Amino acid sequence: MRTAIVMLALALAACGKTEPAQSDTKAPTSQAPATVALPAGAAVHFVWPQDESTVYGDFTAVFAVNDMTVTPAGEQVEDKTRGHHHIIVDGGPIPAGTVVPKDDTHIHFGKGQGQTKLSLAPGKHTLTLQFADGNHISYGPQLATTISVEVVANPTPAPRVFFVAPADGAQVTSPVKVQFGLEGMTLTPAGEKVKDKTTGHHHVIVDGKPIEAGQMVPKDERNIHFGKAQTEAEIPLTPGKHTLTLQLADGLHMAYGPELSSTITVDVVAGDGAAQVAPGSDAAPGTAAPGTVAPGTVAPGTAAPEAGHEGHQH
Ligand SMILES: [Cu+2]
Repeated sequence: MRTAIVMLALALAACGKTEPAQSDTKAPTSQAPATVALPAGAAVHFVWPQDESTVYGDFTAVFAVNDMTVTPAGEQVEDKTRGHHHIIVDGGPIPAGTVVPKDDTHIHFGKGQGQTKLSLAPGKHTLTLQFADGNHISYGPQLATTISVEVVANPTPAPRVFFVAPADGAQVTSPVKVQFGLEGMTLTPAGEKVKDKTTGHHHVIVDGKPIEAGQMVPKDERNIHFGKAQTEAEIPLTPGKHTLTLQLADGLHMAYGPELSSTITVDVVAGDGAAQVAPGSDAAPGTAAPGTVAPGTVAPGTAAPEAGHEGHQH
């Protein structure tokens, strides 16, 4: 029995060796349909990572097309201004008019996706983005692009970002002292090692959401960059509940997505130093923050429902 299996394997291996020559001779180049006229600006590109980036084995690739419409496979197949993306790992573009194969190294995004998670073995790899129509027929090299990436082994445990302080749900005073934690990635100032996707810097998003992978982190009073690779900061916040989202982004400020973010809620109370002041006592000079309401009106931990009129809740 075992011998039979070995013989079969050998026979298959022998077949496999002769196959490329055969398939070359019967390649359907002669019956390729007339070349589709594509819009002049039609092009595909990887948004993230960029050519010659370094990435961990598990990474997210983000891609896009210009002057064509992304449509799920099987829909509007005759419309040659539409199609969907494919990624070919360690292979080149698919000739125009040829169906894109479907296997481990030819990945179809037939739902119209613009990003994917990839898992690659360490070493150098190429990624070719290939656009094809609703029947998976390639638009050829004009709608393809190839980048190379250097894949390094995944760290253990997996990368993560987190707030060292404050704790989720903490009652805090403004300016809120925050400390950032990072594991499995290297903290690097913005603008440095921009193609090394194992590095990055922190951002805090106030009352917002994590930023999708490959998107630029906005820069304004609610999207604070720590481009000097800071690990802590003081953030002024108005009284009430706020969310703080810590978001890691690469040296180009392009986010690593929700997976490398962490969100906490803090409850900002007025009256710095109130903890040191007995409720009802006079304000101790120097302990109260300038301009705040008299300490003692909202003792820590005893916030009465009526405190809502100060804007705590709604
Ligand atoms: Cu940034």
